[in-house]
Amino acid sequence: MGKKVALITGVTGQDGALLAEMLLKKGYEVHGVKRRSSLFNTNRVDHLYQDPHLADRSFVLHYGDLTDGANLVRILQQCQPDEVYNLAAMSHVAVSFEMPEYTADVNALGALRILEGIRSLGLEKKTRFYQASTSELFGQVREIPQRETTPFYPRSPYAVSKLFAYWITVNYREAYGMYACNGILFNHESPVRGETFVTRKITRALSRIMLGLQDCLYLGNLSALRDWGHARDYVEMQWLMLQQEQPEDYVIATGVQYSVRDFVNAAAKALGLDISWRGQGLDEVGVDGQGRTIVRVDPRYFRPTEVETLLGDAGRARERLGWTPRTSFADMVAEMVRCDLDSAQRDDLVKRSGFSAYDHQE
Ligand code: NDP
Ligand code: GDR
Repeated sequence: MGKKVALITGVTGQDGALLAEMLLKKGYEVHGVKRRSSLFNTNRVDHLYQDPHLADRSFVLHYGDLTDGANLVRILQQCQPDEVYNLAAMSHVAVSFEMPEYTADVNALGALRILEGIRSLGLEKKTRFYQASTSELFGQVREIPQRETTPFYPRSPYAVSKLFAYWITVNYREAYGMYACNGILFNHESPVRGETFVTRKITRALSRIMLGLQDCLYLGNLSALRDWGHARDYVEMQWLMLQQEQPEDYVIATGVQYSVRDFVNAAAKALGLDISWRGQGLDEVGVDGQGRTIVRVDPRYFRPTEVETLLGDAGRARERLGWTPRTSFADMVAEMVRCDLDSAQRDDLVKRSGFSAYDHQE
């Protein structure tokens, strides 16, 4: 039997890169969809790159975009995948309030374009489809903890767009007998998490503050509660979901909840920084051992409608797939901090050597 073929949309993102790495180790031929950009946007997968002149490549990138249906059909036709992982998305909840129409086009219609592409090419019995669904579907939570049967109440254009993608996946499964499923994943992080999501923003900023490259970290809602896991553990589940006899939707979560403030404390602890909290509301600040204010609240990071609390119950994944998360919260934070401290040290060296005036704050 030849190699299994997987197509990953969003291969240049956090999950796409980790999943591609994992599938290549399992012996897959991996095809990825990347967007054309004026700058290189492939740094998360550069270590997987193979010279296009090689006869027998196992990692191939295709230019494409989820807003371009004809392009997606052509890619599907070219690579005839056994498995499609639809991870591409405008994935930032706050940004979705600024770009609601684009978010819907990419996240909602993008999923439909792929499903319809699979069907129109007659691949619906061959190709298995994974949809990157999200705990944001639960939004204003109706049940604690949230599981597969918890009613949805999306609270952002992002979440509403993902609601369409969730249901169109279920519909193609029921209407055409496709092997299509939703992974309802709670927040998952890693050293390659996008820099504007709150965890990476915190580990990156505190590392830079420690080295004097930045003065202060500005955050929004410090009390938001999330169920944070490690992305490496979660991409394994994405693959497992496509290896079953019957397609099913699964919640993937750790079952443990922390606030954004807790995350700051954990990152500070991993760096050996002392942090104490003073004041309340907009005036709340985080102060270091030398009395310097290193964390402040900035209302520009508040969202028009917020998801205050999320906590998942991954019981179905545990019972049917034998899945449990491997990485603890403390180990995940420590790993992220180590990587960000390392890159801050390199920036510091460059700055002190006078090569660059690189000094921007996120
Ligand atoms: P990232 O933001 O890191 O990656 C998103 C990917 O989608 C990038 O490769 C990006 O390309 C690509 N992309 C964006 N717009 C388009 C488009 N129009 N056409 C083609 N590709 C596009 O997300 P994550 O890896 O964190 O998440 C993966 C998926 O899982 C997303 O769908 C996200 O919504 C969902 N999800 C994520 C969770 C998490 O905690 N990480 C939890 C639950 C769901 P480029 O690199 O060029 O920007
Ligand atoms: P989220 O992740 O919205 O849960 O979506 P994010 O890290 O952006 O926010 C988590 C919580 O932290 C609060 N917060 C801040 N968030 C950001 N980005 N920046 C800040 O400065 C800040 N201060 C406080 C937020 O208000 C929120 O409550 C992520 C994405 O990966 C989605 O694609 C995915 O579907 C969900 O996780 C599950």
